[in-house]
Amino acid sequence: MKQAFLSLSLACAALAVQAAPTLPPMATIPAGSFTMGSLEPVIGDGSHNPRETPPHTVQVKSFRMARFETTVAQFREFVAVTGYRTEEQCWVFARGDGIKLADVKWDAPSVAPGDFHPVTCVSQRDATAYVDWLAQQTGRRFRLPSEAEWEYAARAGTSTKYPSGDASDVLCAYANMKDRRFRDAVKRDHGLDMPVTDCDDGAGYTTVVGMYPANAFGLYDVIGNVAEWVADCQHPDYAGAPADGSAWTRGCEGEYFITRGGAYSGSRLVLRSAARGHGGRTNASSLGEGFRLAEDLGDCSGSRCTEGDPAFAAALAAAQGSERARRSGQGGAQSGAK
Ligand SMILES: [Ca+2]
Repeated sequence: MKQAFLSLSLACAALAVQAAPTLPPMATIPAGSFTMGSLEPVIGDGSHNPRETPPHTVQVKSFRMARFETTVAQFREFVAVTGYRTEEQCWVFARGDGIKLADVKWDAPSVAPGDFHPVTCVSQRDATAYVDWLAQQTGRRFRLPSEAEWEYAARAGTSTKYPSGDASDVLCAYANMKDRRFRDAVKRDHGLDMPVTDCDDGAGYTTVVGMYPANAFGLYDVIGNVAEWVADCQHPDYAGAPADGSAWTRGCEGEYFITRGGAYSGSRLVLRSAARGHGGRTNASSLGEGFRLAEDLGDCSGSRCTEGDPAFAAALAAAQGSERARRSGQGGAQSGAK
């Protein structure tokens, strides 16, 4: 009897371990101030949006930001445990119309081709539900970043157009963007003919997170791959925006929320550090929006708060290795999300 009880206890302990949500590696972002918004002149080619003005100084407290965009596998843990119902439909590329709302969810193979691709086809509501669950499960203060925190962390001390500098002709070395791979993929799969930046980043749709160099704060894919939901809702411009790094959630324009960083389908213009995207609160899109965790420092300390689960790092390294091998073995041909 005692033996059976012990076995049951061990089994329950194992289940408890299995049920613990994955903790990803987090970068500690130092406190500081920066100029948020665009300093570029309006030159009429769409590279400067009035919504990115006026440039203003923001003081940001130290916080943590996930080094990687939230992955399909991380989001799957949440849905499996809670039974959470995500949006039932998602915007996808479509032959003829360009895009359409379809019965596609976040876990469809076409938009979730691998565990370590960023989750997409998730709305701001879905993203918020995930971070709230993770915070509740772990006792840590996980949340979505504010828009100011996002731009501060993405710039990582730079005031250039992109985190990598001002040059757009080298962006393919730093981001999964709307490049020749994307053009070929949407032509092949959807019959669409889209203008792209004439470079090759190795990926047609979303790709495994962390395939390109990190910015100076150790964050990967801050531009490209998927655009990232933040906590802020939409306003016409930055007039009246908080100057303390907090999220701006009052006086919203409708039910719209902000995305940042541009996606695999984003032109070089929307990959700029100042560029702002948006979507309805329940709008899910594979075109595509995902998200990245932020966290208040709180009383969490030690390497576990920054390094995350060793199993996550090991499995991600393996996925990245497979992706590198696939790219080199197939001349970089991409079989990612559609
Ligand atoms: Ca690409």
